[in-house]
Amino acid sequence: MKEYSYLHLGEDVDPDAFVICDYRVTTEMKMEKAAEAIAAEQSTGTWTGISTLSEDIFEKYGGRVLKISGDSIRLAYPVEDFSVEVGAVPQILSVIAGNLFGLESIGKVRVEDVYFPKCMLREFKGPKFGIEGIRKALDRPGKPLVGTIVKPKIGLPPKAFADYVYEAGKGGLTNSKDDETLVDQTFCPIEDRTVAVAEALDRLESEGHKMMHAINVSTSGHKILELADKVQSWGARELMVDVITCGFAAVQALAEDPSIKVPIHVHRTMHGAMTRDPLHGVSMLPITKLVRMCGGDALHIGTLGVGKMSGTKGDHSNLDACLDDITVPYKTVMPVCSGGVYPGIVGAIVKESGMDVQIQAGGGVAGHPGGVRIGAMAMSQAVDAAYLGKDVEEYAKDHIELKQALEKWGRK
Ligand code: CAP
Ligand code: MG
Repeated sequence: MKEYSYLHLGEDVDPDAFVICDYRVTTEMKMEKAAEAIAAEQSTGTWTGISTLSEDIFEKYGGRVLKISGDSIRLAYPVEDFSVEVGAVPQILSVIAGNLFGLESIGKVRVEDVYFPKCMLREFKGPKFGIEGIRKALDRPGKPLVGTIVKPKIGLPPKAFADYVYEAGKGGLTNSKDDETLVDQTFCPIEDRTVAVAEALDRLESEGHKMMHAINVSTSGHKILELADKVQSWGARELMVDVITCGFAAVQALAEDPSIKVPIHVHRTMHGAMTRDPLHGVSMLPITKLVRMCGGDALHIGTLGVGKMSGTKGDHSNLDACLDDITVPYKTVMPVCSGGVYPGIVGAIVKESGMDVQIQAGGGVAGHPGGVRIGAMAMSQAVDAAYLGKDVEEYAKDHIELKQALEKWGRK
């Protein structure tokens, strides 16, 4: 039985002919052995030598271990291993992030990053709107967008829900959204909610304020396009989809559906099951790159190490992957910073993110002692302070709503 070596250490490959993946591997094995086990399992091999693997097949389609440095491994998969037109992201993930996690012999593996060749990137359309399109729809050319998540995340009936959105808009917010667990429960049927919210947004617009609300259309694959179509016909100005629970294919289907004419806000609930363990799973960066390829217009990337959700301060890799207009042929993605956000933290986030960001707060608006409209005003004022480069406490001296928020939650 011919044994093949997947080691090509020190070699370069044509970046236009390979998908290159960086992995972090924690193992008792020799790293070369672990690297070969991953390369084999994810390309032409299995746990033992096989009589049916010819030299020709191995040379053409075998994975290549290019570099091993400490606990990092760089693998190159020939572009012919992928079936982009038909298999799309589901098949890409089965190669770069498939069985390898289950290889008992290896221990822990994390997919840290992935680089796609131009020929594959061209097969995806990317966002329809992106930052520019969203800003244009909101008539908000330069400032960070500022939003809320309607809280409680479940339980409000349509009228109260829409009143929350109206109050948030009167407080100056540019965006609001359904929470990730709200879709079409009996206490808030999606049609009634969408119609009521659309009326609230129309009323705000007639009063001179443009605002978007993302209706959550996360559902099963065979229903999501029909639901999105209906929600749009009921007046939704933005759709929301939970990419991990619905799948990248759902994001791509919504984004490439010619009848969908509104931006797609991509939530990432359940991502923590993959992204939080620094030694095992999938880092957020490949997820961010794939969401952009599939056409998400806005994507949660956490609060850059500043809020309640996990994240590393100073890690701008996801932000950069949303804004990168050099290496990928797509519109940019609006980075969404959310999770444990309140007015006193906005300045610290904007310092990390820059102005191309959508900062949103659920508890940080609904928890304001003055109620939703005042809470929204405090968030809007905090964003204004950050935009003007002013210290939030200084700015609060002339803005009572912000001052009250700082008294309740402090500042970062
Ligand atoms: C924020 C949120 C969002 C988080 C998700 C929540 O609410 O609605 O789902 O932003 O985290 O349910 O926690 P709060 P991430 O503002 O009240 O925290 O954005 O990291 O995916
Ligand atoms: Mg939520």
